[in-house]
Amino acid sequence: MSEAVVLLARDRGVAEITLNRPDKLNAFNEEMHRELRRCLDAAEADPELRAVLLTGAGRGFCAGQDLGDRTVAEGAEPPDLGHTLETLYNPLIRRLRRLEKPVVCAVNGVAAGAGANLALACDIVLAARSASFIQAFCRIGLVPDSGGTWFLPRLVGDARARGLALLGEKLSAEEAAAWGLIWRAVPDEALLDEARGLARRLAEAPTRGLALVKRALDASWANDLDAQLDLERDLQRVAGRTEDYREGVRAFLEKRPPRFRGR
Ligand code: LHQ
Repeated sequence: MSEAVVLLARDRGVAEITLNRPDKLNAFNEEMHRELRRCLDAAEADPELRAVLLTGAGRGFCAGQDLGDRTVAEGAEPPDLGHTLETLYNPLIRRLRRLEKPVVCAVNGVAAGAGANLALACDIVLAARSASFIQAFCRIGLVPDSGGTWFLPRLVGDARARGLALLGEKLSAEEAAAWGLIWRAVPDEALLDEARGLARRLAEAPTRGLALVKRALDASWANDLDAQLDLERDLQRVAGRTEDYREGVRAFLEKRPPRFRGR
């Protein structure tokens, strides 16, 4: 039997998901979308899994859409790429943003096209120093998708977003970190250990509180200060009723480390 195109491993509260089509630099075909959905279902449903780590097998992280799957034969009707986005990529990006658990991305190699924006949709992005990010879409006549035109200007500002999206040049991991596109670039050999350490730390954190933080930060882009203050009030009300908040305060007063349960 051939190996699954997406692998799921469970380790101390972390769902480690590995894109696994290394000979295609983990480019997406429909099977990979399906398998990734299945892994995210499992991570979402299991209360013992309190953080997700996403990475790629081999020398690439993800080269975006498998272009071999979307060729246009001479004289044939062009494919409806909008349908591909509507049914496969958009639900994936929405799901990662709305997932009520933190998602760490370990970008182990090149992240191109939808693969780059998949990484940007994660909560904390670490990249190996040898990794790179390419908004490859313009090289083949397409528009950055999977949230690219939303993430890029917000993360790096309009001038750099335009440069990246219109030129399609490779951005090194270190530049990406210096520009604020990602959290940190780390030595190649340290990437997985660092990412796993971070994911484990997040898996021991107050999961519900972190989910509310994600929600507040996402909402902030569309809100003015008044609306955001109202939202913070509402979310804090919810956070203040969690068991983890109670434990956090108790542990602080008792001068001991907290034991959060994610509830
Ligand atoms: C690939 C791919 C690939 C197939 C490497 N497909 N085989 C959404 C909705 C619907 C349709 C359209 O698109 C989208 C969103 C998108 O993601 S559009 C953007 C799609 N991605 C790209 O345009 C990137 C294409 N890849 C590249 O430009 C290069 O491969 C990069 C710069 C990522 C890496 O370059 P190298 O390190 O030189 O590796 P390579 O090019 O030699 O690739 C290694 C193998 O992987 C090679 O196969 P082979 O059999 O010759 O060894 C490539 O053909 C294959 N591969 N990306 N997207």
